[in-house]
Amino acid sequence: METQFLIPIYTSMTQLLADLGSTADHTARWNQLSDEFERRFGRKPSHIVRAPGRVNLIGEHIDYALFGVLPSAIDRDILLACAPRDSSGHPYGAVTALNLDQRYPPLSFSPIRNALVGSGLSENEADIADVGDWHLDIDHKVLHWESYIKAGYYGVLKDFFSPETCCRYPVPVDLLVSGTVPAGSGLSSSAAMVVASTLGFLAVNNKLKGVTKRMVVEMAMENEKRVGVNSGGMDQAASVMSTPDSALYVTFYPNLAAYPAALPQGTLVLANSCVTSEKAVHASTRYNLRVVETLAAARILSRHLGIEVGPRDRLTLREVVGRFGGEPADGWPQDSAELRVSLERIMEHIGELRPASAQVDGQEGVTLETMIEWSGLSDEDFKDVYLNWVNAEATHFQLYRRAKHVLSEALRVLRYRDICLANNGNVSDAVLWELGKLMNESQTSCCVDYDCSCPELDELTQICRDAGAYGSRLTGAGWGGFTVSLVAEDKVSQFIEKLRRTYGPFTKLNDEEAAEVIFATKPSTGACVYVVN
Ligand code: NG1
Ligand code: MG
Repeated sequence: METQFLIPIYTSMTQLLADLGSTADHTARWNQLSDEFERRFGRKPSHIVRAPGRVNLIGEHIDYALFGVLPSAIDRDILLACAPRDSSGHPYGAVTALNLDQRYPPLSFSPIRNALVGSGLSENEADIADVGDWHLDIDHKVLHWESYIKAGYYGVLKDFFSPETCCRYPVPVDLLVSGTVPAGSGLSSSAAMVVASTLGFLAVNNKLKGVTKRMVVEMAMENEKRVGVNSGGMDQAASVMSTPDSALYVTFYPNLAAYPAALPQGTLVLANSCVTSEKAVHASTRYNLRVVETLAAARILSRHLGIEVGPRDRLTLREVVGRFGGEPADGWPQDSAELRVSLERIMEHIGELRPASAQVDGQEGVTLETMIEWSGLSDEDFKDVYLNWVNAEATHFQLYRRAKHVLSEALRVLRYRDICLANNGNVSDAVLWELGKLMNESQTSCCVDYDCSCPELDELTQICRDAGAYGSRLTGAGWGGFTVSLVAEDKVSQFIEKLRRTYGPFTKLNDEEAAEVIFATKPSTGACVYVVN
């Protein structure tokens, strides 16, 4: 196994900090976390795990349709210090978790084996009965930090402490978290937390040997779904697999793969719209509904194109494009033109997802009844395959506009990536304007066709363009949160000053507050583990 595919494990802090590829000095923060851990738990941590947040340059809401995306890790991250606790007198795997940020209350919980829930059996009796999976209560309604810690832990318990594995008894753990990724704002603090939790629980249980980046991404993807959002894998891949100075072209079909693409010398500036997107609260009418609409569009489009799909198959738009273009089972090579050609051809057919009445009265959505009829499936099959596994609600489903966004965004990603690859970071101003244009087009598509922007994001991205950005767009799920702008290196401070004067919510902030909502960022490296000596 090549070491570059394994989770990096460091024993030298100097080496670790050098590899971060960050201009900021992180030493003080790592040391402070270690000291604070010792102060609170009376001993040094055994490990400190780092998992970064991410910015998505382009490719929004297409990862769950299995199209490639172009995110990169940022130098803001979650640090998680942890150590096993003496197991005498504690239940297996009991957790005490503290956060340096006082908004996140202390936690303590123990996982229990599924068969013990409500059974009255003791751990010992359960051992004899050789019971299976683990149980951790995860609240889907509110996204507490607790949910993310538990989601990461659950995956470790499931994969490493099942009756089939040699080891059945996770150690009790103390952990302390410190984060600099703004929460709930499209920079994936959630994925960073799940990745950090997954790695922390693996580390204290001595399970890191041979663990690959891909394994952690796949575990974190599955784990984050437990929190109730049916997300794709972009955030987890970016947090684990990124390399400094590059965007990461992440593909999900036919398998998860990631390829660095050198970024041009422009600077990425992140600015928060200051609108909080309540992701869990709105999941059924926003994120999860988009997942259903794009899957239903894929089914109907394939029927129209004469592509055979089994009644129980939930084909994604990426797979439809592949089958339409005659893709081999092991996928097209990542640099071939075939995906682009097939995407362009299939775009000519998406009008089929629009009701005839749309030409007359502008109503582009279809009712559930129409959608089922168009799918050619029985009522029961359709509901089973597309609706019963996810919480999504709508009176009209926007198949045409959602498919239009997804397919055109997938093409924009390919163009953006090709420009990065062709120039290997070295580009003229004209090329930066070209990249900016793709970002602007992505913003328009998110706003007009995907309905995942909001008036504040539209306003802020326009202000960013007026302040000199080559391009500007929302990043992450949208409906609030951060924007990303591509700005000439020598214009960054002037750009930030202009934003502070122009965007309403920024005007009253002092310097320290402003630095939390507008900042330049550098593509950083993915997650790693430090073994404390
Ligand atoms: P956010 O909400 O920014 O973490 C979400 C999804 C991604 C992707 C983007 C939209 C999660 C964990 N992540 O990101 O997979 O679909 O929206 O491109 O839900
Ligand atoms: Mg998130």
